[in-house]
Amino acid sequence: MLIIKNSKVDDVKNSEITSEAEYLNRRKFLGKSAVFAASTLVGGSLVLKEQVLNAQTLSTQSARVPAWLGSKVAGSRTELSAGLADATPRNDAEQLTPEEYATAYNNFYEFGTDKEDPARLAGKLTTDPWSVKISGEVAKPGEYTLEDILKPHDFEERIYRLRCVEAWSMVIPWVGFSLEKLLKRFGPTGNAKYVQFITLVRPNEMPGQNSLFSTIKWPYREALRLDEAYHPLAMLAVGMYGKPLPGQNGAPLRLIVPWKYGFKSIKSIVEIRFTEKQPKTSWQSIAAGEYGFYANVNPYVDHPRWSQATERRLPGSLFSSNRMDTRMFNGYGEQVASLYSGMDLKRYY
Ligand SMILES: Nc1nc2c(c(=O)[nH]1)N[C@H]1C(S)=C(S)[C@@H](COP(=O)(O)O)O[C@H]1N2
Ligand SMILES: [Mo]
Repeated sequence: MLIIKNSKVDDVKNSEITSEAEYLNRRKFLGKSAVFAASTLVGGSLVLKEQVLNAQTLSTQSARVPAWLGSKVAGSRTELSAGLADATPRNDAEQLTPEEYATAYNNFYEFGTDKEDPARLAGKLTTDPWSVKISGEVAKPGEYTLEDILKPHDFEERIYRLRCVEAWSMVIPWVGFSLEKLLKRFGPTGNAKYVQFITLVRPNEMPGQNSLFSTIKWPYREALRLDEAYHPLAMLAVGMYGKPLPGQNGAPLRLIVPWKYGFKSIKSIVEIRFTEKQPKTSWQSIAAGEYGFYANVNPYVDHPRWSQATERRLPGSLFSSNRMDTRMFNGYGEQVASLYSGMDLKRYY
């Protein structure tokens, strides 16, 4: 059950109304003048819908993944790969986000623009059978079954912060494996400089893709520079909290890039394409001035419409919004800063 609390926005920084979903709903706003008018009264009478989830009454729907995958996820090593231990949040302020929250408060616009839409609707998603097309600048292109993709890899649990560009964050124990190891299996050619990821299009199971109001051009697309993709922190996740990923979190296979804003961590991947030129991402197509290709978490470069200096670590309570300072590269600077040396991160946001 969701308890919806409506509170007045007293502070633009505190607002999730200036969010990614606003773009997807823009035509809806324009069509409903009352809502549109309200959304422009920043700092005044704007109403922020905040969800307080009741952990006891929520149930997690695991996606219907094959049994072999379920047991492989359950048997994953909890030990971290060498060099990853420092990336794990271990202090008291950084406890794991309760599973019931991380699986109920989601951005997955294929299922709708409200935070609770994915958990409500993603149970419909058929994830078995599943296949992933490998294409572009690569020696071994082809259509691979999920089993082909996953079989050679040992799974491990990695606890990462997830920082959404909307200025909320969580701490989630993912189960998965190194992205680099997967990509190298297919033999990227010397021309491959970028890797693009593409989400499933299946409007009969993903109602958000049917929405007349949607401004997103499906499929959802993301991409990384190949050296970013080869960084040991970048992973493909197949599970969380020791179980297969629920549909709302991107079953059966998603990307996790913990030093970048959450929108880079694309869900339910059906194609991985190696390219010479930098691919355009979905969010660049929607608003290039607000969402860049790099999207590294950066408290010193504000979003044009709100500050990125702080974040709300979810779940907050009725007594505290749990606001904390945002860290450069989401706290993973020691590991990843060298990828960007010499780059002007204000320009390459
Ligand atoms: N295909 C797809 N992937 C997506 C999204 C989406 O709408 N569609 N939303 C992104 C955004 S904005 C965030 S913050 C994270 C949220 O991941 P979570 O729901 O597992 O916390 O997923 C990202 N991956
Ligand atoms: Mo996000």
